[in-house]
Amino acid sequence: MTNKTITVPDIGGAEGAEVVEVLVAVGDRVELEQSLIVLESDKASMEIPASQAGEVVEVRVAVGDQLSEGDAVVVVKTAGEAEAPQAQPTPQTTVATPQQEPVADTPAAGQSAASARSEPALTSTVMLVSVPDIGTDGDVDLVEIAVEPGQRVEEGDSLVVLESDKASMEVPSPAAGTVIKLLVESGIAVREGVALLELEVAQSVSPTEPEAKASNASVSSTPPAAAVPEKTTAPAPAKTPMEVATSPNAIGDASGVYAGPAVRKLAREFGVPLAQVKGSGPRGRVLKEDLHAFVKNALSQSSDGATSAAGIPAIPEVDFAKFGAVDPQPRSRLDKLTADNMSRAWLNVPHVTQFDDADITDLESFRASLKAEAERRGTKITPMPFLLKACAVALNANPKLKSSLADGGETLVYKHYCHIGMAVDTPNGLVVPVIRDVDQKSIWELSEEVIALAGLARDKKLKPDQMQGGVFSISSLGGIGGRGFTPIVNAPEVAILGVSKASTQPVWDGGQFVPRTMLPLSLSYDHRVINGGDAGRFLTQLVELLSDIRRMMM
Ligand code: CAO
Repeated sequence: MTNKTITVPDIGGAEGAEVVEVLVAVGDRVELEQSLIVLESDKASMEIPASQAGEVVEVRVAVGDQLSEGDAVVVVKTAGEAEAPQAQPTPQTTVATPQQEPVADTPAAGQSAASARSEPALTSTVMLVSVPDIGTDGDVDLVEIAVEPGQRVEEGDSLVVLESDKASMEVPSPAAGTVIKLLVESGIAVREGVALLELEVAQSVSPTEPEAKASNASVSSTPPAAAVPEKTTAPAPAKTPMEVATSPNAIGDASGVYAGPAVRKLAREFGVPLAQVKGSGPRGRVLKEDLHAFVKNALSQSSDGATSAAGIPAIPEVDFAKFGAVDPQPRSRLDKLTADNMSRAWLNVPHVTQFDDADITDLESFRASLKAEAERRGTKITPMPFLLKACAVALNANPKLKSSLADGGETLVYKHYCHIGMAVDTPNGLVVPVIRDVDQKSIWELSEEVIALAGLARDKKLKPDQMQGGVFSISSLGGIGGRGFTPIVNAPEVAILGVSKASTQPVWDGGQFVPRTMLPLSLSYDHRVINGGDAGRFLTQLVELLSDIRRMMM
């Protein structure tokens, strides 16, 4: 048994390449050629393979270290195990100079070859851009095409991304120009010399120059896209969701995603669209852990029912920064919770929404008459307590509207209590405090409770039991505005009332139009439980109660 130190091999002269991932730990068994770390130079990312099989006894590097050829990576304990035939395997890493052949040149019509040679003129040259020397004689996968016909590219812009089992590499444009024609498609295997695309290059040259220029066209002097995500995304055409969905790449278009070959391979195996995975590595690089977390999250979502409508294609992530300045803000826990609840309800509950208007002219006159008394009591009275009371009366008369499904739909639970939730818009997000026993409380009591609970909600002081036990919800946007909306049922409740802004409308009284204060109402319900007749009876009664509040006492 001997200990052997594995060092950084020749990495194409790159000095100070950064360690962006360490793929092994002490105690791991590594095989010959197994990737140990991922290095990133300003030209490419590369995986450093083991030149010796054995057990890792020491890891000499950490993420962020800068390494050059000869620097120690790990120490392995060997038991006379095979070494690589070469002292140091060479990582397939850096992007080599692309080969291009001018396939046509177009001196001005009527120009003689001699004069074309002697006098510089503005010519349009079509270059054939081919797979450059990629350090291997074998095939590599063409995993991404970063351009499309008609697209203008600058010298060094990424044209395609190739991927071997050791490295991903971008083929930069040898010159500025316009892509005329793609000669390959994503997903095929290519090798050195395979023509990738035709590039039209306009330049002031003599006809002999293009060849010279072509052969001198150097590799990108800017970092490849894999090293600088901003650079990648900028020239790439904006992808519409449809384009992503129909991409020949079965798991979506991963162009612009900053990830190493091992992670890309794993993503393909999992069928994960890499563009949807948030990278936690340096400069947003997607790590294996990110991929695992993504898959774990997707699995837990489908098992808790949040995505019970499995198979719904995810909405692709968009790099909004491509279109202008952006300000990404982390969402509050409450916002994310609300989003989950909304998605769950939307996906599980077949919604129907029914609309009506209540004539609240008399209610508003009565409410106005209470203003002085409200001030004396140190409170104020809004339409909400009347809405709560009217709903309680209508719910008790139509108990199905306050029931809930149980036992996977086998049972309908009727409730003998009448606790109603009230959606409250707070700076922190949407919360729904529940007012208990609404049917047993006076308008004044309800008014005080609305104000108290809304205050607690805005101050983030609601206790969990103040948000539980509701049988029905009211979402009032009346103080804000709008003619109507379709609220989402707050499952396991089976119905919710949306209240929009009251306004004065001309109403026909049988002999003439009269101005009346009309309140738009929308009732959304779970059509598995509530049918149109149930909802119609409930809403009609609610409208009658609000139009003549004396009926609430009957
Ligand atoms: N039409 C016209 N005016 C209305 C109205 C309506 N439907 N409802 C309320 N108003 C008036 C009130 O009378 C009050 O006016 P005055 O100050 O002149 O009396 C003003 O609008 C503000 O009322 P309010 O909204 O503060 O009070 P409220 O009791 O009606 O509502 C509450 C309480 C907690 C629901 C409310 O503060 C709130 O948070 N609203 C937003 C709810 C929300 O975001 N819902 C969306 C849920 S997403 O599905």
